[in-house]
Amino acid sequence: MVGASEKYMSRLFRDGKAMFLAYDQGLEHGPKDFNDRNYDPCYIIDIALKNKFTGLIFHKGLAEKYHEHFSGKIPLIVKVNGKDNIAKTEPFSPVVCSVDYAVKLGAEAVGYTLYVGSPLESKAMEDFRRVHEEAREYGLPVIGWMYPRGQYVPNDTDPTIVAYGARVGLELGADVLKVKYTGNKETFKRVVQMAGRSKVVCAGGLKTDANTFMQQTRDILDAGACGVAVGRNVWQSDRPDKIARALEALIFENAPVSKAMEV
Ligand code: FBP
Repeated sequence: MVGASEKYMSRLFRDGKAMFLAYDQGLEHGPKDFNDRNYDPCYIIDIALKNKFTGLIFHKGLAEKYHEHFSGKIPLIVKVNGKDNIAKTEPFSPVVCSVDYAVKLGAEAVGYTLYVGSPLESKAMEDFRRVHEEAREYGLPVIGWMYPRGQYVPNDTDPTIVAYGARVGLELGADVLKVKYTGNKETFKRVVQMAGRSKVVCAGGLKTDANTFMQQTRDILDAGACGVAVGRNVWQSDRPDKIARALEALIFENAPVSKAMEV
């Protein structure tokens, strides 16, 4: 099959917009991200189900052990590569789940982090090629975490480098590109432009105050992104449902920030 199937794409996007809840941080960052509530995947699943998220991002271990709690209710996105944050080596994220196994787990899309510009990039590109072509056998959408990183990338949110990362994702066949925020709407427009027909979603980043996060989201949407793939700014909040409802208003109702914060 050439390209992702419409069946899966239409599950991941509502009216062409996406609101993904990312919960791969347990592997990527470790316990430092968690408090007494959000360490529990069931807490995250509950947030996803109560609100209008269009996909839930898990590594395979959580997918295996918790999928029964949301199966059929919200699309599962399996992150097929990952690494912990302990060894400070050159950026490279090995494949930890095959596409075949992700499909067995019920994945409706797969995610892969590509550290663009890393000295180990050629190895990653080969892994990405395999993941991409295996996903195509099932028509599964491929979401690329396009994260420039490593000794040749002094600033991973520099607009030029984020735009380059997005272009790499388009060139390599990712259907959706998850990128970091460049700091303003104007530079983010260039990122969306470089993404061509790949769709752009923005990561949330470190938890910040709700207004700042909503303004960031308004900006990326106005710049042409189709939504967010957010983690900490939702589930580290004391009021995750309020944050989720505000995101829904911005993403699906095109609300201004002031209105979104009232809902
Ligand atoms: P956040 O919204 O919490 O930033 O999550 C987005 C994300 O891409 C996660 O999917 C991933 O675990 C994490 O950020 C990776 O962050 P980094 O590699 O920049 O520390």
